[in-house]
Amino acid sequence: RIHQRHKECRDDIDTLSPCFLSVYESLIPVKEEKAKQNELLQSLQKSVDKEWPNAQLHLYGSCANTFGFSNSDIDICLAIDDSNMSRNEMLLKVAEILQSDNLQNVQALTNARVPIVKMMDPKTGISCDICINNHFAMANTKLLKDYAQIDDRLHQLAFIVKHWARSRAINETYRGTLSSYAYVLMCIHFLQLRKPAILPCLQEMEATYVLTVDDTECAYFDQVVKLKNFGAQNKESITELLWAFFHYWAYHHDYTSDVISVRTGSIISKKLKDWTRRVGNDRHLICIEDPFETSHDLGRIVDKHSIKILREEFERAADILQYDSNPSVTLFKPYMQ
Ligand code: 3AT
Ligand code: MG
Repeated sequence: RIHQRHKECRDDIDTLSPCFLSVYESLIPVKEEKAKQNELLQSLQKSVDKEWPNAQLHLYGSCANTFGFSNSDIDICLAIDDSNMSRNEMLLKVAEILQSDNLQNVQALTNARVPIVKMMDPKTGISCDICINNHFAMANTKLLKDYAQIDDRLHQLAFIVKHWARSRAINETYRGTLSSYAYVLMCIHFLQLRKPAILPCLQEMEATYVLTVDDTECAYFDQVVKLKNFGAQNKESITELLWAFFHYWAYHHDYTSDVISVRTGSIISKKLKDWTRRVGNDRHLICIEDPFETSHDLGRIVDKHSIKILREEFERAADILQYDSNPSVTLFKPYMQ
């Protein structure tokens, strides 16, 4: 394969947009699915009410941030204030309650980085993970959802990127590649940096939403209906953006010194974050700052081996968008292991 930096994309790039948009549309969940999820949420809420009448269940992650595909698992957070019990005791209690209410494959994973109870609802067939008091996740779910309402091109780009990452088996954090959440942040950041910008930087604007988690303030401008026309000056099509996104990660991103930061809407330096060397298992080979937990690098799980795979996939994708005669098919060709 020829690896080249291209300044300009192919002439026929815009003729490819209808194909990519139909891929995008095929990934959007149908309305009935949302209804099924809410039905399940309500029935779980009833189960939990018996033990904790003041506890609230909330959807978070892709089923709540609008970046979810159809048939994806759902993520639920139990918000609870019970000082008599440790988190693990609560998780075990949740597992016990759900088991007695006939949910299937109930499993408490108390040793995971984010401890959860996993289970499957036999009525709807939906699998779900329940965590406890994960307030940062609630805040970042809302942030992503709010960004999605500003310009449709974010939703389109992120769905296509997530679908590509899944097809190519590089959306697997347990194997050192990136989470869906990280890919969506990469898309938001990329659109913040287009000229003219397609997305604003909500955290640099007047804060109309504030949630304090531990000692950290999660604050940003959330009146996004007022920003509906923000990106209108920029006329780039979805395929031009896709082309530029992959070119950026294949050929232009400076992996040795740059951190992408949705919080600031700019590139910041690894030196500034002290992310220049390996500390424990965190290697910082690709750096994506979490918008609220700013000491978190979402790329910290990427290792020497998986960074190579990721960069080869970015190059493959960039080359397909540049040369392939049928890119909306070739891009998503499953990776054979
Ligand atoms: P899928 O459609 O399920 O792939 P998702 O957005 O639901 O995408 P996950 O299930 O991996 O992604 O994660 C669920 C949510 O948890 C998404 C985000 O709000 C939060 N989250 C995930 N990873 C992190 C992280 N490293 N730091 C902080 N929050 C995270
Ligand atoms: Mg999820």
